[in-house]
Amino acid sequence: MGDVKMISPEVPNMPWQDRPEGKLKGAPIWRYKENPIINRNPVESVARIFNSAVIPYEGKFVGVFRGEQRNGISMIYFGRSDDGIHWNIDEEKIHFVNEAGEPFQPIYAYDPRLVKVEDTYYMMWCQDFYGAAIGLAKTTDFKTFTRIDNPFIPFNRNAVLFPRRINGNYVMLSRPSDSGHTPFGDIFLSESPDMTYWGKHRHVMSRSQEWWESLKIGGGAAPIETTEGWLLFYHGVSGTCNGYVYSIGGTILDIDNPSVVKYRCENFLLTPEEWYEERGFVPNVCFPCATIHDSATGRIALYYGCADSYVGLAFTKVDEIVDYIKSHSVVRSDDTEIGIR
Ligand code: BMA
Repeated sequence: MGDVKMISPEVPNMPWQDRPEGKLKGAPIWRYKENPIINRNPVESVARIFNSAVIPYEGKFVGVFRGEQRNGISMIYFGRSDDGIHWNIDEEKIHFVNEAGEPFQPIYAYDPRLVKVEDTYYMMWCQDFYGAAIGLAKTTDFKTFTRIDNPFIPFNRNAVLFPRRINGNYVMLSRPSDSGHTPFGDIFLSESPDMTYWGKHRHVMSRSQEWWESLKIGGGAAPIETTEGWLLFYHGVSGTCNGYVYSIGGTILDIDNPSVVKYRCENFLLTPEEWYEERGFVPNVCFPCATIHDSATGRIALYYGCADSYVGLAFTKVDEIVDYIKSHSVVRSDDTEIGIR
């Protein structure tokens, strides 16, 4: 392993496949050969699972999955896996309760992220709140999922929590949006002392002049703490004459001031190329939502939604990806400022 280290637990049983020989020379991320790992019609009530988040739990893995029901409405489903690759998804969607223990179900719920902070697992997703907004829940046992107040007013999506408090506060990335397909969008962050009251809003980074992310960007997987800063995989979108194309980008944020971008890769890290990324309900979508990573080996497994139809898995190593981002880094003035105006 090289010089860059992840500051996170060891996960020796995480899924892994070595970089394929002879192919993808110089590419910083390589796909799992048996992709997609979740195919269509995974359970009786669900037509497609994609844009989903997973996390190590009790020596194995659990996940929250965006399941498009047969009526076309997305809800979040819980699943378990021994190896992080083969998943058993519950037939029934997650039923949330409010803080009084009463049922409290969103009208729809999609694009979940799952982040552990201290002893609690937090889920954030997009849902209706008189418009597209961010929903939030917590659990400690993956049996009871307690909805807590929506952190922000509409319109907003792509919420991603940092895995630890920074300067004493919880920190969440989000991407203000509209209620439709949002032809714009930059990443912001907000802080909270208690996961209820959010403020100290900062701009983190803008869509860029690079064509693959020139329309909008949005947070992806929970940032990974490294000795170089917070490693963030995010999505970048370009608008073509045949619709949006979603690629995966990489950036490194300052460890104490994560509204400051230290390095930002001008190249995409992964873009739709395989049949399951190019062909599906919405073609040309690679949408990262989670990583599983092992600090002992530097290995990172990246989970991403494919064409709004499948879940894909890809791999990289922390030193290689950080090196790639640094050696292809272009940061602009509004990426490097503290982000207050
Ligand atoms: C975005 C989100 C994602 C989806 C993408 C492509 O606006 O809704 O869930 O993957 O569009 O359809």
